[in-house]
Parts: sequence; structure tokens; C-alpha cells
Amino acid sequence: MINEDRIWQRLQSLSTIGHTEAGGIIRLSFTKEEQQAKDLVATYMKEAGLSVRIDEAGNLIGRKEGKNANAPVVMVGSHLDSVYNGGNFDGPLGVIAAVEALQAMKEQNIETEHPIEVIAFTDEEGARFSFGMIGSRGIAGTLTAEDLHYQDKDGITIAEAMASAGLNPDEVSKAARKPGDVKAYVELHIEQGRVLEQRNLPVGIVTGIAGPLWLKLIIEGEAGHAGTTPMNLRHDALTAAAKMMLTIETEAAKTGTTVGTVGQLQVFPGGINVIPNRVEFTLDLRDIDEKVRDGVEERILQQAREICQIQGVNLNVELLQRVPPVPCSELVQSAAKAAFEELGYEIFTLPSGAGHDGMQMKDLCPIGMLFVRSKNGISHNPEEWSSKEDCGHGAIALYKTIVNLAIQKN
Ligand code: HGY
Ligand code: MN
Ligand code: MN
Repeated sequence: MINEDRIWQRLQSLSTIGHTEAGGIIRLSFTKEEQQAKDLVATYMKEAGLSVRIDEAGNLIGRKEGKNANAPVVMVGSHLDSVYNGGNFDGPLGVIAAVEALQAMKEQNIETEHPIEVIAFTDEEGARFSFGMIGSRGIAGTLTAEDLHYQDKDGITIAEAMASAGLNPDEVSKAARKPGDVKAYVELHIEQGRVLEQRNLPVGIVTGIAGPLWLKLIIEGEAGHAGTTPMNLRHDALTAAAKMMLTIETEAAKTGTTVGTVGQLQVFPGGINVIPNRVEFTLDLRDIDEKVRDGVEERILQQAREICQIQGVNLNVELLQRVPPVPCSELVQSAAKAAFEELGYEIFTLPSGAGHDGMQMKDLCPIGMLFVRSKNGISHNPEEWSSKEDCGHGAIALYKTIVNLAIQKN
């Protein structure tokens, strides 16, 4: 049904773009590496007989017409941008498998009622601007001009980066689709965890996506001489931050389902013999249950303020993004279950700890996801890997799910 070798070869070609000496991938949004990846995938889309365009938010879109041009589109896709030093499968597998599914339909002359669009969303990861899911917010119509002010490490805003990539940030709202335009959105993605591996299954059906809360905590103390300032007279921003990080670890672990990560840390002025007067660090807090997640947030911030009181330092908290957890729709889950049955795959369902573009699409259309087993559950790491066979199983399951969704007359 699908060509596993072609998928594998295309994944390998894609993995050379943004490849670093450290062995990982750096393909940040609106950079030449992301553009090169889009250009390569655009050639694959054309080979699959799709009409190809870039929308106003920078998403690469390949479209296959359906028998009924007015029928709502079935969307399928993922992303081509990466985290810093990421792996080869997070995002690209979903895009390449989606193109393969449509190419297989073309080669087998399969016509569907609904048109189908493959989307390579721009900036799913948020690595460059610590914001993220820019492309899917654009399609969902929730991306605003204010969002485009987020800056990267060099102070370049999203708007400036879009302009340098040939887009007009003032027109970003034109990428929006209306509810009713889209029948469903389905994405194939690597699991990035160990559940499928522990069950010895190649693929699974996702029940829901945990919601990421991203905060930046800014602690301001007092710079001082490392040699002349007694310990009891210090207002050390870094030791205060360190105690807060340990609180994050303790409070997140308590619920058994929440995960908390400090991924970025900046210390000022950064001298070996200067007591730090300013520290900035990020918190990525997630749970499949929004109330549980926000309860952990509350307890962390409460203790952070107590730490500030004791150490005589100041805390400011900046909200970067607060994305609610999203359940996967019955419509897509049942189309996937029917596909698994047709293929003789064990029907196994699991939640996603990682965030995905489907979260932004939840008010636009029913969403759903399929997972492919990850070796040792490793991801966001050059060691990220899924076998050719598992990628093939994932692609066939995606193909069947798409056909199940696009062939029905409603
Ligand atoms: O951060 C995430 O969960 C996803 O990889 N963007
Ligand atoms: Mn991803
Ligand atoms: Mn990722």
C-alpha cells in the first residue's frame, strides 16, 4: 500500500538539512534550514501530485482535490522545524508519511469525497522564540499581531523573522481557516516516550495531549563581592533560583502525572567573583489534567515567593504560553481504530506527554494522533530513533485512517 523504502530514503535526505557536528539537527523556524527542508518536501509533494503553496503563516501545504470540491478538507501533517540539537524523526516522520499516503492514493487511483491537505506547520517547537505552534495557531486563526513580538536570542522578533523569510506579518490572519472548512486533523508522530516499547507495539492511538504551561521566572537580588560579603548579608539571585528549581522537582513529582522542566537558565552579571544579582529561568510544566497542572503551578509560585521573602530578592513571572490539555476526538480515534482493525494491528491507546500542533486546531475541527514507537523513549536528542519497519506501520495506519476520514460522505 505504501512505499516504506521511499519514506526511509526521504527521512534520511531530510535529516541532512540543519545537521550539526554534535550529530543533532538544528532547524529553527524562519531560518534557511527550515526553508531548505520545506523546499525539499515541496518536491515530494509535487511528486505525489499535490498542488503546493506556502500560506501567510509560513505553513507548507500540499493539496489533493476530492470528488466534492466544497466538502471540508481532511488535514494531515506535522512539522519540519526542530529543537536545538534535536533528532531526525520528531516532526519529519509525520510530514513524510502524510505525503507518502497521498502519493500511494495517487498511484492506486484512490479518489476521496473530501479534499486532503498535507501541512508542514512552521515553528511547532517554539525553540527559537520560546512561543511555538506559530503555524497551527495561524491556521486556527488564533495567532495575533501581539504574538509576533516574541524575540529570539538575538532580539529578532517573529515578525522580523517572518519578513526575512519573505512573509508579510501583517497578513498572518489570512492563513486562518473557518470552522466548517476542516473535517478533521490527524497527525502521525513518534511517541517520544517508552510506553509502546514496553508493550512491544509498533504503533498506538493517542487519547489526549498534555497541556504545556511555559513561564519565565526573573529573580532580582543584589550584586556583591564574592570575597567580602558574608553569607548572611547576601541577596543572591542564583541560590534563590536554585531553591525554586528544587521546589519544582518536588511539587511536580508529588502528583505522579505532572512533569516540570527548567530548560533555560541565564545568570547575570556572570562573573566568577560576583554574587549574581539577576537570574532568568524557564519552567515547562505539563499534565494531562489542567487542574492538576495549575495546582502544581500555584504551589511552586507560593513557595517561590516565600524563598524570595527569606533571601530578600524579587520575583517576576512572565507567561510565555498556557495551552490547555486537549482530548483527541472520537471521530479520529474511531477512524484510526477501524484502520488498525483492517490492518490487524493491536488497538492500544495512550496519552501524549508532548505537545503537538493538533492542540491549536481543537476549536477548528476534531483532532487525533497516531504514535510510532521510539527507541528507549529518547527524543529531543540526536539519539532519537524509530525503525524503518515501525515508520512503515505508522504510515500504513495513517494512510488507512486518512482514507477512512476522507472517503465518507459527511
Ligand atoms: O514541547 C513539546 O512538547 C513539543 O515537542 N513541541
Ligand atoms: Mn513534534
Ligand atoms: Mn518536539
